[in-house]
Amino acid sequence: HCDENSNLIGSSLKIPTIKFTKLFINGEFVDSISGKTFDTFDPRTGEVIAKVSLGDAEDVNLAVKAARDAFDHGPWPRMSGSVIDIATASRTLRYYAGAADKIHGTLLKLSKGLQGYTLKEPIGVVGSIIPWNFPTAMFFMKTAPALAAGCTIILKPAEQTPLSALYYAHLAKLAGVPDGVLNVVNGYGCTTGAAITSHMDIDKVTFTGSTEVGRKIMMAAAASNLKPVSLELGGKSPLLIFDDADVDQAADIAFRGMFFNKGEICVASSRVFVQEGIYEKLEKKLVERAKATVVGDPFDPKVHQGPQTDKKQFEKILSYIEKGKTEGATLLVGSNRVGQKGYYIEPTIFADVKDGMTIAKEEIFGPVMCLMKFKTMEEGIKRANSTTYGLAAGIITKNLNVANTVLRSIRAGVIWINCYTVFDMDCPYGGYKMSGFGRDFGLEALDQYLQIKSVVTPVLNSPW
Ligand code: TXE
Repeated sequence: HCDENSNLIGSSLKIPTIKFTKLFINGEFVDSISGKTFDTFDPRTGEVIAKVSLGDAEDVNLAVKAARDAFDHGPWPRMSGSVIDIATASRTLRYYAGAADKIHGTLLKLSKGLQGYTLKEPIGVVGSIIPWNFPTAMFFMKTAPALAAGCTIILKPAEQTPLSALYYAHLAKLAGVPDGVLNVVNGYGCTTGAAITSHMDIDKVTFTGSTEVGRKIMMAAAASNLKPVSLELGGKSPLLIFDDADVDQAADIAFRGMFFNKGEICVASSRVFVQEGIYEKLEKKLVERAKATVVGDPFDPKVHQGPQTDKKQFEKILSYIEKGKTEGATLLVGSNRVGQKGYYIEPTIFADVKDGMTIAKEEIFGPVMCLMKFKTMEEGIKRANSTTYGLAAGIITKNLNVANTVLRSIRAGVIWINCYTVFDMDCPYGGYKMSGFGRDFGLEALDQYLQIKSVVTPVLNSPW
């Protein structure tokens, strides 16, 4: 994202120069029909970085027309899969580029006189709505498997992070992705997003974001053309640390599990359950880690934790911290804003958190950890499961029997044992319960973008 005009900061990090701010439709960067733009902000300062073209329903219509045309008449869905060579491939692109020529159905063992097989066909035009916490990873996580499956795409980035997707669209064009196959329409959720979810000519919607919006998306899909949806929503993920854990390792895993990306990650280990025998030592280590954390400008290589994404998130997090205090949790460390401008918050840890407290139940999506003490494995499992979410969970123990029992008892889509927040392209990723359904990553993600067609025919002229 950087070029020779970028400003050099610190020893090696550069502030990228912004090249693309228009919509990307049918292989071209274009102004929105209304000509309107919206501001995008620098969370380090709260100042405007750029004005970005603001798409709405009419622009979505244009993008759908391009994607529909590219799907119905263009080469993309009919290409063999093995000819795709994307020069700028990231790991995700390489993984799905490798899968593109291995999508096939199965031979069916039908009753006497019949033979059959399934074909896997691309689902069609995909609407992809993504959030702001990992704009790059999300872009590739959603587009790579859809492209590999032979689909065409309209992607709406989050309004907080509209720029990087435009740059990747530019790279896709350079790499030879045909016009209309990949379109980027920036805009707000309630207009541009809603135009996608309710569109009659979009065949599938994939979404990552809040549970509240996930619900709206499902309703819009149902009320329009019954397009299937897959939803990757929020979480309140438990990490269970047992007495036999190594204290330093456990503190390291718990700390990084919660504070990675300043807590703006859906799998954050926001509920840390610690068995009573190790509790005091662990609490001390976590507080030490929080105090040693350098909060500041993310372009400074010495900084560990940068600003929250925007004012709305910043205020939401601070209000949860206040709630934690008023509901009676013990504040161990943190809770304050850092500096006078930008959206910086100290890593914050609450102890004596009860399962019913708001901070233990609701996703905060910021650097706020809830510490809880438990006695037995059974109690730990029960309390870990006492959430409406089911995205991820972690277990730290050397006891294989404990790990096996807990991992099978917890209702969550990914379980990390003696590690946390470890992602791999080959590992399917998604939620149970109100954390959504459908899987990103892994070969399973391809299924979100495929239809199954069954083909049946008599063997010779035998009667069926
Ligand atoms: O999310 P939204 P917000 C959680 C996290 C965070 C909270 C609110 O707890 O604090 O959600 O964040 C688009 N139809 N997560 O308000 O609104 C929107 O434009 C169609 C967890 O930013 O869900 C954006 O592109 N689209 C999460 C996307 O939805 C709509 C990551 C996400 O925004 C729409 C982000 C509508 N009616 C937030 N309304 C995770 N699972 O990682 C909004 N959008």
